[in-house]
Amino acid sequence: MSGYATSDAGPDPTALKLLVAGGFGVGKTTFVGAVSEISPLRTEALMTSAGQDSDPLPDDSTKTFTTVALDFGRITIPRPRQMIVFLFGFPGQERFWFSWDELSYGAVGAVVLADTRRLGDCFEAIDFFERRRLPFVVAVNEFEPPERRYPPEAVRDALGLPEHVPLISCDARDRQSSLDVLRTLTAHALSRLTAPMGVSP
Ligand SMILES: Nc1nc2c(ncn2[C@@H]2O[C@H](COP(=O)(O)OP(=O)(O)OP(=O)(O)O)[C@@H](O)[C@H]2O)c(=O)[nH]1
Ligand SMILES: [Mg+2]
Repeated sequence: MSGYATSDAGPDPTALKLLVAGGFGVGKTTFVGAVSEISPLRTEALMTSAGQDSDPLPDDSTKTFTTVALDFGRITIPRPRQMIVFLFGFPGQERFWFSWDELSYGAVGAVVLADTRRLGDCFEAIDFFERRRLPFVVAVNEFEPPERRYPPEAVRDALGLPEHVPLISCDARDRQSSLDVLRTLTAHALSRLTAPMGVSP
């Protein structure tokens, strides 16, 4: 993607497409909304009973809307060379997983958000990116109070995550925290540029 004129008529900025994936209700829409410099495009619909059996939520959840297509946001990184990041958030409910392939087209990396109360919910996303050899990082979205959080090694073990995959924690509601996740992902994806990447639709 190119062709975005800069204000000083300098060279076109580099454009990167990044993905935000993970289980149902883990905070993907919240994450994209926290970092985006434009009003994020959201495709939220009122939750119905259709996903109740396959996608249960924690008992204390107050969530009433779910993403049915995608979230879309944008961030401009001014220095050292202007870069525009397009962020695509996946829908989390199982009945929408069929769309992940199409949404991934042209992406250079992905964030897999995890919730330690339902760690198994992010396996599908991890498998998805491993199979396609797309660089990803796992970010634990800290819903739990500090005294109930797990050490990173325990989370890495439970997920069977290889050492080369960065594992970090974040608060998806917080812009700085979510930007740190994207910085880690960008560095990781660029460091793996020599490896085969990309996803076909
Ligand atoms: N306590 C806490 N709540 C959060 C955090 N991130 C998101 N939430 C809340 O968790 C709920 C789910 O967030 P969403 O962003 O809709 O989750 P999602 O992953 O986009 O959900 P689907 O698209 O339906 O799969 C919302 O009510 C958020 O306000 C967090 O870091 N801490
Ligand atoms: Mg969502």
